Amino acid sequence: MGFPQNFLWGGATAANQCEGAYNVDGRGLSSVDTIPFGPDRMKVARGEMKMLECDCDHTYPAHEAIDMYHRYKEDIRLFGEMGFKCYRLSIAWTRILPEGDDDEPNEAGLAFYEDLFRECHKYGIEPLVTIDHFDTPVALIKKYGGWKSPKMIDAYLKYCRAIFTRYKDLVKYWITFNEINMLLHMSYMGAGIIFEPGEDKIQIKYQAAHHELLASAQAVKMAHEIIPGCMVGCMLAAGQFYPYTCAPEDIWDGLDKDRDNYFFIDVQARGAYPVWARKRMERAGVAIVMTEDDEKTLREGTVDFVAFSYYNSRCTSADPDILEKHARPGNAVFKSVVNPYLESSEWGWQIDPLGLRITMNTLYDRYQKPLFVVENGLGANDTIGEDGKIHDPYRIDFMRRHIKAMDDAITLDGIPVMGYTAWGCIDLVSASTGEMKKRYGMIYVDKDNEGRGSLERMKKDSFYWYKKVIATNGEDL
Ligand code: BGP
Repeated sequence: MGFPQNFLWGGATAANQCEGAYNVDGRGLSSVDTIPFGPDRMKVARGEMKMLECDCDHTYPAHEAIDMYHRYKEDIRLFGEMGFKCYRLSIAWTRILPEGDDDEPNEAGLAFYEDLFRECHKYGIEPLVTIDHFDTPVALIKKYGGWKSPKMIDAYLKYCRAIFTRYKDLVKYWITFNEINMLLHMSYMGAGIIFEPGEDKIQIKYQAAHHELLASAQAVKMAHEIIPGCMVGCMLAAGQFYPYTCAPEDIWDGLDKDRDNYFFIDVQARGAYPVWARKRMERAGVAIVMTEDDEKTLREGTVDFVAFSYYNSRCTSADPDILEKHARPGNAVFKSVVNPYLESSEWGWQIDPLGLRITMNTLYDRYQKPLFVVENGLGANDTIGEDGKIHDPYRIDFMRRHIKAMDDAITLDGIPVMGYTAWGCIDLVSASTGEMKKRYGMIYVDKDNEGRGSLERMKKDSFYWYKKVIATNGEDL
């Protein structure tokens, strides 16, 4: 059996992590442009430190990134050479609507992506577009406080209308929000939210989540109306929580944390708030402003497929001593403990290919919708060898084992999967650290953490390996 004939093999990027040219051709400033490199990065990303202008003492990785804005033809040619059937990218909202809700879209921005999509089709590559990948217009953050406000919904829908109308003949696959559950963990990066002292963070996060869920549901409906036959998905930062021990308290803790994650997808895939979430909010004193119309909107805007990123599983315990003693090192977004059965990457991300199969089974059992693995990969510090080439057997090993696990989920468990787009198929800026040296690519980009380098592109060993995998539709791993 193996992979279906029309399986969408490819790679994935996000505008702010690769395009650069942040103030070119009328583009407005976006939240991610104001998240600096260095020790303040996480504080700003979480919304605990305000930074709405670019201050000259900081460097901002998104400003130049890998300058794909000017080099996309070369990059897409390389994707074509690898045999990509699909390229997942995001549109920068502020290239289309520089102020976030302008009445007239910016023609230069629209033309840029039109050209890029045409370039993809030249090589038989189907674009998969993330509408909002960590990308809130700064003008709307100033005006409304980001997704704290329901006014964001109309702005987002104005942006959706502009891109659906312009690209209706070029783009068939869409995702409404990247890793929507990140709103709870990196509120500024995910939703343009900055917390003022004394504000009730939980209340604000869930109200903002409600606004994004409404926006997503209406976008699904609008896309179906404007682009008949298109498919629109939600997107989750996935990874099953394992209990640290078989103590029932640990099992419950894992289930509870998993549910927190699935909250968004439960609504987007099933069209209503799950009862446990209502109860939990009630207990936490969260009261969401919601109308009967809202419930109808959510019901009518369910997604066609469930997309997700998978980097690792997570491990948790109800015992505070274990949580502290075995805490995962680094600035982990999800509070978790080190799983003693797994090895770790240089950045402390644990490697668990079987966890992908486990996560896929849980997602399919829960939603019964086709899945799409839209991010997976290994961040590693690649170096150029004495022969002038980049040998990355560790990346090949990581991908091989994960693709095998996905194959098992398809072949042995019967799960329908639309495709696999490897994260950061070309080296780009890391979202969590802002580094260049945390590389995921099969194409190397000559640039270091200090911003030095020619930006020249080079093929790594994994480039040739992935090309063979695609050519044999996953038979030859
Ligand atoms: C996901 C994001 C991506 C990407 C990836 C890898 O959370 O959707 O934007 O960056 O993680 O994370 P990092 O770049 O922090 O290694």
